[in-house]
Amino acid sequence: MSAPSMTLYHNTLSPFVRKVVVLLHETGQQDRVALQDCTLSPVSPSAELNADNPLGKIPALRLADGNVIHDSRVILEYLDQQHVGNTLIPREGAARWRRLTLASMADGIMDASVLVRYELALRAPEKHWEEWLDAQRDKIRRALNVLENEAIAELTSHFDVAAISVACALGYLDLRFPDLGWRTANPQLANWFFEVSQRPSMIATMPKP
Ligand SMILES: N[C@@H](CCC(=O)N[C@@H](CS)C(=O)NCC(=O)O)C(=O)O
Repeated sequence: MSAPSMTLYHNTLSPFVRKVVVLLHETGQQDRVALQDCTLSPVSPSAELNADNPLGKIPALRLADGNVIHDSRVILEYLDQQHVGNTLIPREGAARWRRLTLASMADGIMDASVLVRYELALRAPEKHWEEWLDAQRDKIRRALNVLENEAIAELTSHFDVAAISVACALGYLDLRFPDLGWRTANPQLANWFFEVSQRPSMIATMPKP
């Protein structure tokens, strides 16, 4: 086994980072990337990360040539082009746009969830903006509803960029909002998530609070 040639700004609690590490496992590339732990929030940024990603967000991936790429979508696309097995992001055709749209929906669930988490964890309770929080939760509910009612067969068909992204979004909901009760309204999604959670790539990337 050769030394890792790339370095990933990493935190096990980030669903966006988790997508990247799941893809590394699914494509047999985990030994090519060293994980550099990075703890941050919008109000306690990392100077080192900011030098590599001016947006101050993880994941960011330093390549073998020293260049840094971000965000998670770009990193997934890059890594999916670095292995010889089946691609996890269709390269062309209608399937590409559909699978990326499902992945984008999952990313949107993560975006809304991370924003809610920041508001609740980083701002004083008397300053919480309830209307805005409700609007973010509505985005999550609507997206879950579409995944449950319109996309479950597509998710079940193969564990690619769309499925990885949705699985990581659901894992983040469980981590941060265990009382949300998303399974009640989305039983098919719940069954599917139970199944894919048994995959070695998902087990290896369980968030460790
Ligand atoms: N669109 C980005 C979102 C990444 C993101 O929001 N990461 C969070 C951690 S889960 C972060 O770095 N937050 C720090 C900040 O917003 O300053 C991606 O897909 O990589």
